[in-house]
Amino acid sequence: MIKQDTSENQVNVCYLAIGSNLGNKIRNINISKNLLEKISIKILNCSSYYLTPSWPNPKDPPFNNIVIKIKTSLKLSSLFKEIKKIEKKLGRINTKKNSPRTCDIDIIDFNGEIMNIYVESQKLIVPHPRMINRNFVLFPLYEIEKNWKHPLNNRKIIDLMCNLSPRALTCIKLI
Ligand code: PH2
Ligand code: MG
Ligand code: MG
Repeated sequence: MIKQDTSENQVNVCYLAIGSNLGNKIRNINISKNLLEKISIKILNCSSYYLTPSWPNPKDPPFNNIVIKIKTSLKLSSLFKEIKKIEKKLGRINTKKNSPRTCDIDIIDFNGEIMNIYVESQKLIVPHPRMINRNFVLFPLYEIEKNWKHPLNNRKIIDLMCNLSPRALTCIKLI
């Protein structure tokens, strides 16, 4: 069932994917983690750093990517707004789609819920609709949550990874 935004003050467990392909990438990711911890977010688990070719244009600088598991009392729309503020603080300028960025934080899964909402006229869908095709989300998520299942169809993360292209399976590197 598609849910409306949850109420504030319940505890939500969610997974965020953080990526950077501009400037000091590891530093950018670490700063964004620190900024997340300054608002009502507790980081429960954090993957290793992965190095991945930029998608869809491998000629752009490669990304460093991680996935974190968090606990927060923020509802989905509030979490999204806070994340946008952190991306701005890290100097992210919204230029062309998929252009290099200092920091990108995507909500991958929010409480295992299926939601489709508008926040400040931006469409926000959870689970993240493109995560199933992204090695840079699936690998780090698998590292920290082997039993994770896709909320829409209950598919196990290992099965989603098996569906990646041979290239996507081999081009991702642990840092
Ligand atoms: N994020 C994008 C576009 N392309 N490619 C990689 N490897 N990693 C990312 O995090 C990424 C991307 C848009 O946010
Ligand atoms: Mg992204
Ligand atoms: Mg994003």
